[in-house]
Amino acid sequence: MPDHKIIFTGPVGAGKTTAITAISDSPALSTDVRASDMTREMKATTTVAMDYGVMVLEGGDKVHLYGTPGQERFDFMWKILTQGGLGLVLLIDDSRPNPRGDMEFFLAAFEGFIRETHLAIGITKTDLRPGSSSRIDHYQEPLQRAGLVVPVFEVDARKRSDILLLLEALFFSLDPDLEMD
Ligand SMILES: Nc1nc2c(ncn2[C@@H]2O[C@H](COP(=O)(O)OP(=O)(O)O)[C@@H](O)[C@H]2O)c(=O)[nH]1
Ligand SMILES: [Mg+2]
Repeated sequence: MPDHKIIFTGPVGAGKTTAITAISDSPALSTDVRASDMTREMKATTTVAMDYGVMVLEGGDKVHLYGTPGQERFDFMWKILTQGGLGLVLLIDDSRPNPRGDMEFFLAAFEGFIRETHLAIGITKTDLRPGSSSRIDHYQEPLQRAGLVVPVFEVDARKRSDILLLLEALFFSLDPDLEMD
């Protein structure tokens, strides 16, 4: 089987760099630099070009992991990065002001790629919200209205097992026989 390529996307701070680092079997590369614009208030570094990591599956197959830059002014990169990709992992930061709006923005931005491939959505930072009620329905509702059947999980991008679960959901829809360790 040839190498696989998976794309991670989502707004700045959603956990793309963290997730790729958590599951990469070789040291993940990231082009994070000190933010020089409005994202400086949000975090000290931001990804201007992309993240890259690689996972090796049991049979030796490789899964190349690419993270898109989160800022809109780099959206020309998104098209380049998705070429040849098997699927998209969309990370949404639940602690942002309008995370459902963020989700809709990225669904629209990657509409063509999603239509041709597969999608899994991870909702991050739900631990920062007071109370313990599940946020899944809040995100599933607009998806269902749009007629999209998409796996949605609450994940912590820092937890390898959470990100593996998300990838498994994505891969399962691609190839139900695939095994990940
Ligand atoms: N509390 C909390 N922090 C998280 C979670 N996921 C990611 N983070 C943190 O959020 C920050 C931004 O993550 P980063 O990977 O740089 O986001 P990116 O801009 O999408 O690449 C980092 O400090 C992560 O450790 C989560 O589920 N809960
Ligand atoms: Mg990043």
